[in-house]
Order: sequence, then C-alpha cells, then structure tokens
Amino acid sequence: MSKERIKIAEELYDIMPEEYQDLVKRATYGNETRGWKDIGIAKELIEEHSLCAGCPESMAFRYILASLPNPEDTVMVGSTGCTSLVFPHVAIHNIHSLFGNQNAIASGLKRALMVRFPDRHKDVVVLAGDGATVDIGLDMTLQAWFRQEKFTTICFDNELYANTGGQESGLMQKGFVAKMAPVGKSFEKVRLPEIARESGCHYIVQCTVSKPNLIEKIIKNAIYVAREIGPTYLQIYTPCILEIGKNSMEGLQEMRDSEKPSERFAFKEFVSEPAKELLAELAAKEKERKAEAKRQLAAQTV
Ligand SMILES: Cc1ncc(C[n+]2csc(CCOP(=O)(O)OP(=O)(O)O)c2C)c(N)n1
Ligand code: SF4
Ligand SMILES: [Mg+2]
Repeated sequence: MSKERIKIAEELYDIMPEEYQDLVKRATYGNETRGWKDIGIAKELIEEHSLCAGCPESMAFRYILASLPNPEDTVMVGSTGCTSLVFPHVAIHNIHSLFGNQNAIASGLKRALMVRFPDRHKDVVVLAGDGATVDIGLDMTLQAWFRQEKFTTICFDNELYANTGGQESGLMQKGFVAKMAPVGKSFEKVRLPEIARESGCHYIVQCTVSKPNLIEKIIKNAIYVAREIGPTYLQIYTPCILEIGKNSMEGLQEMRDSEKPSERFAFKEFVSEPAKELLAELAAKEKERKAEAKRQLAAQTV
C-alpha cells in the first residue's frame, strides 16, 4: 500500500488543481498507523458532506474511512439511503448498488477481485442503512453470510428509513412512533447480531460511534477477519437526530445514553474461534512493530 497510485507526474504538478495537490500531499494512504486521529489533517477523509448538520452518520463515516487498513485497495458498496449522499464525496472506490442488493453486489465483486488480483488484498466493505440491511436486503445479507463471503457488512442503524422521511424498519424499537409510522412499531427490534452469529459471521460488534478508538479497532478487526476467514458484521447506532427530535449538538449524548449496559446499544462483541486466533497473531505482530519503532527512536536519540 502506498501513495504511488495517486502521485502527480512532476511535469503536471503545477497545472493540477490545488485541491488535488493538497489531497496527495496530506493523504494517509501508505501510512501503516493511519487512524481516526488523522481526521482534520487528511483531505480524503471527507471534507464536506450533504447530511443534516450534526448527523452522527457523518462522524461514523469519517471514523470508518480513517480506519480502513488498506484504503487504496478497498472498494465500498453502498445502498440507497442517507449514506448514499456521502459516497460522492469520498476518495475511495465505491459502488452504489440498487437498494437492498448491496451484499449480492459485494459477493460478486469480492470474488472477481480475488481472481483478478490473487496476490493482493482487496478489501470489500458494505455500508448500508438498517432498511437496506435488515428489511429489503435481508435475503441478500443472509445469503452472503451463509455462503461465507469474505467481506465486511456495516449497518448504520438509525432505527428507521431516514432518507424517505421516517418509515418503520425491522431495527426500530418496539412502540416507537415516527412521522411515517404513526401507529407505533408493533414488534421487537430484530436481533440482527444474533442472527449474524447463527448465519456464520466470524466477527460481530454492536455499538455506537461515541468512542473513536473503539470504532477504529472494530473496523480493523472486521476487515482483517473478513480477509482471512469469512464474513463479519458491524451494527453501529447512528441516530437520526432529525427523526427523533434532537438538535445538531445532541447526537453524541443520544449515543452515550443508548450504550449504557442496560440499553439496546450496549457494546456487544462476538468473535469466532478462528477469528480469535487470527486477532491474537495480529496483536502480537503489532506489539512487535511498536517495540521495534521504539527501539529505533531510542537509537536515533542516543
Ligand atoms: C429498490 C428501491 N426501493 C425503495 C427505494 C426508496 N428508498 C430510498 S432510501 C429508502 C430508505 C433507506 O433507509 P435505510 O436503509 O435505513 O437508510 P437511512 O436513510 O435510514 O440511512 C428507501 C425505502 C429505493 N430507492 N429503491
Ligand atoms: S435524515 Fe437523519 S440520518 Fe439522514 S442525514 Fe438527516 S439526521 Fe442523518
Ligand atoms: Mg435507517
């Protein structure tokens, strides 16, 4: 992984738009330790977006992009919904699939990439809303897991269809009343993390985006496990502040309130046995890399 593929030819440097020069200069591509702390200095991590002001989806999007271990070689597959407003601003290869089809598209894409680039890791990451993941796309979601497709599925769970004005979704809480669901949800929130486990996912996390360190860790884990072992699933609460009547400053508190131990977004993690082994190996290598970096720094300062 390197910046080579976005490098500007020297002869063309001065005629390239300033924006592009800046992107190349500051890109985190090629940096092994890239992570959420790069937000604010790296242009490719979304400078602008067209979501509502303060929407937690924008925060989640930034953390995810900053945490991808291999951005140059990652293809994201999106679906219709509020997230699809962000993809046009993202400096990562991405495909907009038909609403609900995202895991079917990702399956074909991942298989094709494995054939076309047998010697290189090409990561595929699905990012879709709860309506796309658990309602209209549920069949495609589950079938990809049954088949053990090697990619990560991330669901931005805002517990309703936000982009079309607030219809009920399978992940909505029981009893919740939304603008386009005035009677109130009559059944419990679907337990997709449990279904994911039964369907063969090897790494599953349910959480909010209130803690960037945590998001960075679970994104990396999910991608490494998907690469080597099989499907992984992350369900992340990104409340639709517009539909739950909060203002643009209240998204973070809403997430903190909802992740308390007794609440529906309390942190939950499942790691299969093969995934545990892989993550332990990677953690040992990372420890060694850090120790080596420390040794080199100490040698330079002597
Ligand atoms: C095949 C198809 N069916 C329905 C729609 C209409 N539609 C657009 S966005 C959306 C809801 C998206 O909800 P969700 O996946 O939860 O994402 P959110 O907007 O909440 O982030 C629907 C039903 C569509 N665009 N295409
Ligand atoms: S409608 Fe809701 S989910 Fe969509 S951008 Fe606005 S606040 Fe975010
Ligand atoms: Mg939704």
